[in-house]
Amino acid sequence: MEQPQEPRETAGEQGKRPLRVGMVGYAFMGAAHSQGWRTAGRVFDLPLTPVLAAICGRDPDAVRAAADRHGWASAETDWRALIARDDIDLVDICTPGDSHAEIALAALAAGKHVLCEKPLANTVGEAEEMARAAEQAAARGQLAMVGFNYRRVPATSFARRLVADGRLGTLRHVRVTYLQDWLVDPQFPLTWRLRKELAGSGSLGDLGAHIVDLAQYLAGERIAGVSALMETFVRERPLPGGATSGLSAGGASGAGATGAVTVDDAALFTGRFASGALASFEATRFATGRKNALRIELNGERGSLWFDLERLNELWFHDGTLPDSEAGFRRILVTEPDHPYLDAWWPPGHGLGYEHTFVHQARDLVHAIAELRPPEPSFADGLQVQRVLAAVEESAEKNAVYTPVTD
Ligand code: SOE
Repeated sequence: MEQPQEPRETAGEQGKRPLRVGMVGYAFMGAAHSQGWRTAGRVFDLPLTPVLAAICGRDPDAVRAAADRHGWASAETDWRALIARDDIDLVDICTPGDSHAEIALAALAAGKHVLCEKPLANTVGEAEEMARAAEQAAARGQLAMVGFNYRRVPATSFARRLVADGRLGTLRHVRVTYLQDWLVDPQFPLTWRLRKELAGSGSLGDLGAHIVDLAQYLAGERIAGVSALMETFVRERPLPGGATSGLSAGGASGAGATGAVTVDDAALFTGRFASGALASFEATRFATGRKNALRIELNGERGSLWFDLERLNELWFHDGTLPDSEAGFRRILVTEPDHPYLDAWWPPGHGLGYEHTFVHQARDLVHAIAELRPPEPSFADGLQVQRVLAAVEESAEKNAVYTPVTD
């Protein structure tokens, strides 16, 4: 492949040691992560300067176009060549789940830091191997993070602070749904997210992973066991015609050929936290009219919190310690400088968006690397989520029999 050009320095970043990023993948998550790496050093005062050194993808023309579009200094078509480069410090994995383990293990073995998109892997076995490798790499000063970006919405990060400060008291319930509708049309083609050998699972691994991680993060504790139902509503779909990414399709092949959907379209499960608190989860791509509707509510003895990703600058808080005449859910507009991340952005009232969670993700990983501190969520956190997902699948196979989450 072409010789890498000198990575492009961006204004105000001269002088700090660079953190040279090599990203594998350039579709939806590739674009979102590019935005994160491009912006983090311009908004936050970082100890290292992220540099978009190389982007990798199999299609030479497409990856070259992605490099130009997203500001990467060079393009590669073989991730092994990217990992072998000594001008790459961190490998960012934005590929379908079937390649997460192979790329992450090779990158850690090659002395790189790693950011891996969620879910960590397609199986518990792969996730266990990745978590072990990350633990060994940490002893060498290499750090690894899994990309559960919804922890990095200022409102969810602030919610975590309120729960940790005891403002809800003893937790009794977590109720969380993640609703999309991009598969409602049975003519939507068989993209990679609908094939188990590539995606590992369907709504469960894609959406369910997010809400399991977010529920555990906000609750500050792990799920001990689950009871689950899963369903595949549309079992045959047209084969794709053109290039597709996760949610977008290049249209059906038109030749009438179809293929089997081998993953779940929807997963509904209940969970019991280690403390005894109860949780309910729903992950589906068939919630007609819901586009990216992640909603979570926590109920404790002293209060409740409610968050809606479609109104992500708001957090609703019910302070149960107030007299009933004054109580009730009130809206906190999470745009104050002492709210998480917000001192670097705009004046109060000027909200952020989905893309900023990836800027915060890059910021936090850069700080962890500079301070040699294990980033959160770690690969061990990603493994634990994988174990919950595996228990969900096992329970669903037994028609919702309660299934413990095993270490
Ligand atoms: C598709 O469901 C998807 O792109 C997820 O894969 C992302 O993690 C989520 O942030 C948006 O929806």
